[in-house]
Amino acid sequence: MPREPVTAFVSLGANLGDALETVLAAVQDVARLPDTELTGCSRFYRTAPHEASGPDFINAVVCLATRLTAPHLLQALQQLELEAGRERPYVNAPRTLDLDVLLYGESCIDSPRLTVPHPRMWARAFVLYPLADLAPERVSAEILASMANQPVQPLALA
Ligand code: PH2
Ligand code: MG
Ligand code: MG
Repeated sequence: MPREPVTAFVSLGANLGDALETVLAAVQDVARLPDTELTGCSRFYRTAPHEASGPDFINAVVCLATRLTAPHLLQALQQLELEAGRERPYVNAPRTLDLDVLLYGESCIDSPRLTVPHPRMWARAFVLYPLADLAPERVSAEILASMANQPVQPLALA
């Protein structure tokens, strides 16, 4: 277990069932993970499926201070996906809940189960817009502008 908490960013996405309800509940569930504190949550976005099929997604990003190792964080997130009814019939299939580790401190991880930074995050508006809400210094205005062809719409939640 890391001695000091590590700052990790995790993306949340859903496009099956009541996606908004699922993502809202998932934020609470992630906040309750052991040895982990939720330190930030982005706006929620309605986003068109990107290289995927099915209904629009709800997407968000959370920031954590966690003492879980990266593999343990991944395992805990995958357990929450399972509890939300996640099935994996094919790549990028519609899903009740997807929780991805985007960044884990400054770590670069390339293992069979986990690649960090997330290998496709810099090409995905549905990740970068919410990440920019939390950590604008990590996402340049230029890269956001280059994603104008990927529609994302922030939700006004009461
Ligand atoms: N996730 C994917 C593939 N495509 N598109 C949107 N809009 N949102 C997602 O969360 C998403 C996607 C693979 O994880
Ligand atoms: Mg994903
Ligand atoms: Mg995933």
